[in-house]
Parts: sequence; structure tokens; C-alpha cells
Amino acid sequence: MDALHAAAVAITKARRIAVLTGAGVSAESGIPTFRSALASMGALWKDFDPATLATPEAFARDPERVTRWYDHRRLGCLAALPNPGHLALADLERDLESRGGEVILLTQNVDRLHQKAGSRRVVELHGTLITWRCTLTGRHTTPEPAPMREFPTPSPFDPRGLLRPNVVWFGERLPDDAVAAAENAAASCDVFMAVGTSSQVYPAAGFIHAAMARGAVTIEVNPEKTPISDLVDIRLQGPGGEVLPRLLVAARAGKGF
Ligand code: BV8
Repeated sequence: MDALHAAAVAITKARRIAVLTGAGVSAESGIPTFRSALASMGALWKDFDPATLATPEAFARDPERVTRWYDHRRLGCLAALPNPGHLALADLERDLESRGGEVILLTQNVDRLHQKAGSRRVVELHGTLITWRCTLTGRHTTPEPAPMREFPTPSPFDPRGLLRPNVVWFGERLPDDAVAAAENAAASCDVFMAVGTSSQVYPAAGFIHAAMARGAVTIEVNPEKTPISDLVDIRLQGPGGEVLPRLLVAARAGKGF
């Protein structure tokens, strides 16, 4: 049995499927993957390592530069459309629900494309770029779909504060409710899929290992090798926008969803 068929059989047998997605699932929507995010920014960012840019210290040190980077990415996310990979994951959620099962989508992405594609059970492990919050009051706001007017951006809630993106920076805690939902999903799923992630950022990548340790069937969808490629049960090598729709067709053929 080839890998795609084996994955389709595992999905048709599953009642609970957890899916961890990373930047790769949005690559075909034109959003650069995290580690290459700077390439889309041109020379201005060539000497900047995103892992140092995505930190509270970087924001404290140079709020203008960090705000510009995030606002540029926010506008890209707002303009982006879900690709066939996002849409297939939304279809998978509906298929499982049609037979009393469930899909829990744990995303590291901050672009809200899974929601745009129709996925409803989405856990944003690293927050989102679409909403921002006041550094002093913590109050949230959804900036209008146009470039910020001032860099850094004064908070509308307290003139002494600034607006920052609602993302989880390196060195910041993930939201407790998101971690609890992810831990629960990893502890109770029949199948755990890792799609479009380099599986290098923790604690998100740790959920794959937790599911593996419990004996869930693990599936990776990625065109490249990653630290988990030789550990998962089934490796589907290819872009999510091609593999996921084919996987869904195979699963539906096997189960008549
Ligand atoms: C924390 C939001 C503690 C911001 C991001 C062990 C345990 C806990 C923490 C750590 C640990 N070890 C190290 C740490 C620290 C750190 C960490 O993991 N560092 C890494 C670099 C080693 N973790 C943290 O700091 C976390 N916080 O632990 O806090 C704490 C506890 C108590 C109190 C205070 C603090 C916070 C981590 C979250 C950081 N925020 N994003 C923003 O977006 O700017 S991380 C960001 O990078 C993304 O969200 C994502 O998670 C990560 C990048 O990973 P990927 O999504 O996988 O993307 P990448 O580009 O790497 O890979 C893309 C993949 O797609 C590739 O494999 C490629 O082959 C594939 N691909 C390409 N095209 C396609 C494709 N796949 C499918 N289809 C395609 N078409």
C-alpha cells in the first residue's frame, strides 16, 4: 500500500484528528515561510534574523522597525487567499463532523487563512497578526485593512502606550488555553498530522512527539525533510496544496464520507 493510501485509510478510521500546521501551508497563498519571510522585504531586512526580530526585546529596542515589519506582513495576510491545502483541511473537518468525529487544527500561523478557508476548530498557538493590542492596557483592536499611519503606532486606548501585534514572540508564553487545547488534542487524537512545518519551534513541535509517544498514527506533509520525517508513521512528500486535496479524495473514496 503506498503512503497516500495508508494515510487515507488512517483518516477514514479516525474519530479525532489533530493537525499541526506551519508556514508551509500558507506558502502557496504567497505568504513567505517564516525563515524566508525577510526575503520578501527586500534589502531593508537583509541583515536581520527574523528570530531576533520576533522578540519583545527587538520591539523595545526598535519599535518603528518591528512595527513596519509586522504591518507589512499583516497587509500581506489580509490580501492573501486560502489555497487548496487550507480548503482541503476545512473539508476534512466537515467530513469528520459528518460522521461524529472531529478535527482540531493547531496552527503556528498568524495569517488566519485557515479561518478564511472555513475551518472552525482552529487553535492559534502563536496568536495572530490581524489583531493588535495596547502595550499598556492590553486592550485589543483590529486595525483597518490599510497601512498603519504612524510607526511605531500610538495606542488608541492610552497615549502613553503603543500598538503591538497579537502574536507570541520568541521568549513569550503561548496562550494557556491554546496550550491546554493542544495538549488535549495530542493526548486524545487517533491521527496527528504535521503539515508545512519545519518542526523546530517549541513547545508547538513538542505536540507531535507527545502524540507519537502515545501511539497515535503520525503523518507528515512537507516537500522537504524535517527532524520528524524519519520518525512519523507516514511521510507524504510534496506541497500541501497538492497532497492534501489528493489525500481527501482518497479518504472519501475509501469511506464514502
Ligand atoms: C516559549 C509568531 C517560554 C511571531 C512565532 C523548548 C521548549 C520551549 C521553548 C523553547 C524550547 N527550545 C527553544 C525554545 C525557545 C523558542 C524556540 O522554540 N526557539 C526555536 C528557534 C529553537 N520558543 C519560544 O520562545 C516560545 N515561547 O517557549 O516561552 C516561556 C515560558 C514561560 C514564561 C515565559 C516564556 C514561543 C515560540 C513562538 C514564536 N513565534 N511566530 C511571528 O510570526 O512573527 S514562531 C514562527 O516560527 C512561526 O509561528 C512558526 O512557529 C515558526 C516557524 O516554523 P514553521 O511554521 O515550521 O515555518 P518554517 O519556515 O520554519 O518552515 C516551513 C516548512 O514548510 C518547511 O519545512 C518547508 O519545507 C515547508 N514547506 C514549504 N513550502 C511548503 C511546505 N510545506 C507544505 N507545502 C508547501 N507548499
